[in-house]
Amino acid sequence: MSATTLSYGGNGSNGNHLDYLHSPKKYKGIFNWIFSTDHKKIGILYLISMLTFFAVGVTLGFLMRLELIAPGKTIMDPQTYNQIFTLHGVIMIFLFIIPGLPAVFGNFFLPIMIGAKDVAFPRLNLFSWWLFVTGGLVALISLFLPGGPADTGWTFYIPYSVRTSTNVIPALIGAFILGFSSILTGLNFITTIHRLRAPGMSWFKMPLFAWSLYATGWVQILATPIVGITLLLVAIERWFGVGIFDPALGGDPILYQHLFWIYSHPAVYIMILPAMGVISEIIPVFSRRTIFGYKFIAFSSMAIALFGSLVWAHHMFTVGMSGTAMWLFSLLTFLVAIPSAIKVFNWVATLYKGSIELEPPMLFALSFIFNFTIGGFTGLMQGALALNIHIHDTYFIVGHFHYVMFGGTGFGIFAALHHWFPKMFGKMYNKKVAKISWLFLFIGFQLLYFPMFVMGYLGMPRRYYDYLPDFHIYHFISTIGSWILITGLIIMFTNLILALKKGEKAAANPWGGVTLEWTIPSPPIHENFEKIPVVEKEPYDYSHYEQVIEEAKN
Ligand code: HEM
Ligand SMILES: [Cu+2]
Repeated sequence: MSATTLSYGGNGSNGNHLDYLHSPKKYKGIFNWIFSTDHKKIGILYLISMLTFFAVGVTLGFLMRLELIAPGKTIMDPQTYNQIFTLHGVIMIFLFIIPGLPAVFGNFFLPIMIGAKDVAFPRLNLFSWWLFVTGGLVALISLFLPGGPADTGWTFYIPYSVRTSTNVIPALIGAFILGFSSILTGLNFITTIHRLRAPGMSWFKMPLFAWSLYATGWVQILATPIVGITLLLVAIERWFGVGIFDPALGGDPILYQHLFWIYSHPAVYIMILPAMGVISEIIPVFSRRTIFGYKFIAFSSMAIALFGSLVWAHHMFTVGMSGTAMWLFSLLTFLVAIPSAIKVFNWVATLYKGSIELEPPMLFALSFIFNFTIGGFTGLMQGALALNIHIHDTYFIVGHFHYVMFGGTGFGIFAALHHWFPKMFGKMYNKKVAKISWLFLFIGFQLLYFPMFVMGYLGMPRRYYDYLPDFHIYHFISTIGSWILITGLIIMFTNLILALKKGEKAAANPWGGVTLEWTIPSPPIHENFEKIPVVEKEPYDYSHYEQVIEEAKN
């Protein structure tokens, strides 16, 4: 019995080692951070940079919503509007939602949760962060170049993206560099999981967050190179006019769409799988129950990664594919719903008869389930061929993907932030304020995005600057929703930032979790463990629940 290494109580430190924020440093000041190869510091570097990009993205979204509060011109001209929504999409997708969970929380917690000292390639890890920042800055440079940012939409569809005089190339190159960052992170995580699990940590003792990162890693490695090359080809097309995609030169624009979506559909699983992993961590902790159907949840991550890679052309039902191709892609799309539904069923079954505590992480996790269910069902609606023709390129689509990406992954990121904040920084935030911010976020979110399903169904096209008076009421509600949502964001981040300075000292195990990260001090020491733990228990074993809770209190 390795009871010595598996303690869940106190703040966990025996005082021999300094925590990672204070351990001896090679460099001083900011260099201590940007040259650090400690996975925890890199996770925090990602957190800071990702949230900075997120703030820019939110501001752009806020401006768009303001423009759309009434028909006709409100605050900007149509060209600016097109550029703003492109930049908004590029930032939110490539700089916030895709890297969000793996790069921030995966980096910080994957090694800890599997009982390792760091990731397999710490320097590559730091390099990935450098690529991330460089890619982001390259994409943002277009703001300051004559011609302004791209106005193509985040999908860069051909032929418009070779014709427009805006700065498409920086955005493409930025996305290309970001792709490398994503691939290297995936590679690092897969290797870490294969090679660095602590003794006793068999595959089926691995926490579900680790499983989700494993599945994500494979998608990152296999799908990302395709979009990298595709975007590079568009740049080459713009520079040299080779005629790969441009129909005027004998190229095939539909080929572009296939290549783009072969990555970008699986990319939605890069976004959602880690969030599902986070939810699988939080639900058992706040239900005080072992997770229902552990293996089903683990395998469904792999199944989603696999099937999810086969459904890309459901974004192209209206381009004129053969009937056979269409029904096949529709069928496959429906198949992905099965492993997704398995997860939702298992979470709900875990909640059932659990002793539920509505702490802030749990509130975010439950709203993830709510939003993701709506997002998933509307996805199925779009997967149905006949319905797709009606709602294609309308606000229905905008509603759908915001429900999954923001309502799902975004809330997953907020859930993770509240769940692991005390562990990462050793401070506790004000829980009451956190709950108030959650309420604003949840209500604001529904008001902002739900009307989009209705107006889309009624025929409001997406990516339009102006609209008929019939749609005014929906846009109006949506814009009000955006204000409530942003208020929630401001309260939430203010609360967390204040906690860094003024928060109470956090215990090692403030929530009563039973995975490995709760056995070490808050914040963790430099190499995570004084002695590499020997793992004997299942990751969500609450059979010794009384003991865990008792210890967590001390
Ligand atoms: C897992 C998280 C998901 C994310 C992040 C996501 C994201 C997106 C995004 C960004 C778009 C719009 C793409 C564009 O700009 O043109 C989209 C469209 C679509 N999604 Fe999802 N999605 C998810 C899940 C699903 C699911 C589970 C299904 C079906 C089972 C689905 C079916 C579709 C379809 C068919 C479209 C195309 C609609 C059209 O343009 O006609 N999605 N999704
Ligand atoms: Cu898709």
